[in-house]
Amino acid sequence: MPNYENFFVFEYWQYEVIRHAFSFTAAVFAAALLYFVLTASEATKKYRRTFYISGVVMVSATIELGLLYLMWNSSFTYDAEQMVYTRAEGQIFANGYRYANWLIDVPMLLTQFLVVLQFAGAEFMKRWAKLTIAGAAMIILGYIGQYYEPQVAGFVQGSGAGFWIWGGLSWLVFFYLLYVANDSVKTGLESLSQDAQPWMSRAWTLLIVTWFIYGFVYLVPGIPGINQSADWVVIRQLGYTFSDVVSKAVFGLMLSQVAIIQSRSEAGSQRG
Ligand code: RET
Repeated sequence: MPNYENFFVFEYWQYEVIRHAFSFTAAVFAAALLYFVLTASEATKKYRRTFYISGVVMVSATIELGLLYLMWNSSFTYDAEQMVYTRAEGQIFANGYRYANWLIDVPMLLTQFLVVLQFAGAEFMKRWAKLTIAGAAMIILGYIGQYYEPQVAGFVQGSGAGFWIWGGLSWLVFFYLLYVANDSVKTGLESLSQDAQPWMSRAWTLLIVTWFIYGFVYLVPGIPGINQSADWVVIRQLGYTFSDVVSKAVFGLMLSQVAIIQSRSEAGSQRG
């Protein structure tokens, strides 16, 4: 079933805010891509991979948000008489691109996380396998669950149980992922220099906050009382926007900061 966004009539401002959120996010990622490319040389070779991974994340996210922008534009038409946006006949807006993008970016971000935490060899592979498999499973389960949005929101007949079952499984896997990531932070943090540690801790806090937001915005169509309101579609899309910018670009900036500080302190200790 189509995402629940398709079942609303949007006031002019609601539609525009969402449209602008998409173009803003795509622009942020394109700009951040340039920044990561230009600043990669500030870190030593050992840490440069984090900039390259951020670059890959930025490219995939710029494409994703660009596609969402185009799809949002074509899925609704302006009714000048009523001054509202209604769905264009035969057109559908889908959040599916987000999930497809996460399937690339979540493993990338988790890899980046382990690289900066200085894991290598067998220890890296062990943690990487757990995090990547959990990350991919979390997204695929959520992807299946979101097809039940119209039922759970009460826009079409049928059981919305799938929304809760697949979404619930995804939440469980998410908690497992956080457990493994938390253990990796605890172990890896000690190997970083005193100056780099606070940046790593900030990156970890940002990850927790923004990843939880993704989980919460998934739930919006299932919450009675708010799930029939177009305002909540705006809030949901702004929630995605905030989490996208922070979890990809700002998170990447924090890790590049760790990489630069760490490069300098290692160069210093070699000299001394
Ligand atoms: C889903 C389904 C419902 C339960 C949970 C979810 C979590 C999604 C997350 C997505 C993170 C995406 C990132 C993208 C960056 O590019 C799948 C919505 C917990 C955590 C970090």
